[in-house]
Amino acid sequence: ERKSTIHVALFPTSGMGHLTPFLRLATSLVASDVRVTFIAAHPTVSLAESRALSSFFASFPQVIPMQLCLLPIDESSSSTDDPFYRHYEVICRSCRLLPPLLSSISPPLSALITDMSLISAVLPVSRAVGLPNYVFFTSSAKMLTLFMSFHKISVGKAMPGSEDNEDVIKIPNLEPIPVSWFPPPLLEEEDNFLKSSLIQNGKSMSDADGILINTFHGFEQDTLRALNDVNITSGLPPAIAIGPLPPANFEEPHSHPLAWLGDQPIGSVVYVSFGSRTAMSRDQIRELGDGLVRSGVRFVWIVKSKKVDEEDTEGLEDVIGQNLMMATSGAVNGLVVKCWLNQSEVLGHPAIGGFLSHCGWNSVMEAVWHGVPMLAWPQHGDQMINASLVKRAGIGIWEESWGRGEKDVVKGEEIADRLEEITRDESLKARAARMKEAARTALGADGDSGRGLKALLAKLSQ
Ligand code: BUP
Repeated sequence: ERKSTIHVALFPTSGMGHLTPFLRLATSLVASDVRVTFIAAHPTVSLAESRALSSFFASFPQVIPMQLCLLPIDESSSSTDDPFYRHYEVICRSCRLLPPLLSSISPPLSALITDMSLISAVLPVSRAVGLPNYVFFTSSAKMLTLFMSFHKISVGKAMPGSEDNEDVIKIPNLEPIPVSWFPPPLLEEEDNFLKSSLIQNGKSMSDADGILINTFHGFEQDTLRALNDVNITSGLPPAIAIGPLPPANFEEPHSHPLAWLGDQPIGSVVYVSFGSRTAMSRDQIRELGDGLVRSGVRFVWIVKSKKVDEEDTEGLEDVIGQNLMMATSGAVNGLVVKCWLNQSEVLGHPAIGGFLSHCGWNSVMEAVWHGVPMLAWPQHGDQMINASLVKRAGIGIWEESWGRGEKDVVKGEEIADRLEEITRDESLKARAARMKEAARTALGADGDSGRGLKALLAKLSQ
């Protein structure tokens, strides 16, 4: 059989929430005999990213590593103090260094697959060197509908042709989206770097050759249909569902919590994590700890008090407090850790029966992949929209008032009640198990996502 001559370069932005699905996509492409060049911004913002890259390149020597060396980070002129966003700003500025890198790649590329947050910076470059440019959208299809429509609407007014409503944005032919679910930077009146990047990237999407999404028809059927219905979205590139991208072998096992999990009854433990870049307030961490202990539910809790892992140097006791440390140190009911662990591996452990999550999209897809019901507690960004999908699919519960206005710090009693609910509710478990089957079917050769990837490869080989 003839070897594929397709050669694609993948280019993610900063943060594990983007790097992880890009590495999984690279793994799927390699498995389909595609030659892959992986462009990584250097340096990375977190240790987790540089470790993941090293272990990926060690496992896949056939993948060509390429570094985009970033321009100096000028903290004084940066418009944000969030390290991930500061890094993102610099990656955008450094995209002008891409043309010589892209031209040096051999054999020549068939296409570039660019992160959804970098498309407006990269598209002029790929056009200049004559390369097809696909976007990889690392969030939900529903988020994509907002992303691509936002530049046509102004908050408070609906899009032309739809009814006015202050609290809901109506995107013609698609489900309305409450304004309160929008990523917060979009709601700021003043212009800011993030808002203008979201708007610019949303606009540029229409000029891409196609949009790959880490989702599947069984989870977002209506939205995916609408996105590909030419009558609704004329002029937009095809939106191709290729997910949920399965966890890959190079993602190293971390045995510490797994040993403890091995001693727990099947389906009895709730895994608690708010992702790689959300730091909770000290007060909220303590209430959450109180809720976990009160609930009597077994748990593995990943505690994070700083956004970037390298800065997260405080001891566990300083973060969660002495009382909680005492309550959890016997490890009768729970395990509290302050380190990176292989989340997907933990979610796949038979002892896990629930996931208290911020609903980063990768976390949602990983929970679906392993059939774990969720207690959704979105914090910012696309997480509210993702939580709404978890709720709609019936695989989790979402208490929408959490983290809003006067109820900013959610009390331990309330958290305990909800934790008990997800561990008791048999219908949630049954639906999560069915969704897991649907996810695995989607990825099979005859599944929607399997066919989506095949169709993409057929197009690239032309
Ligand atoms: Br924390 C943590 N181990 O300890 P999301 C995260 N992860 O494997 P985020 C670990 O990082 P964005 C840990 O499995 C997922 O693949 C986790 O991505 C993994 O959320 C990824 O869930 C985190 O999308 O990113 O980090 O908030 O803001 O881009 O959604």
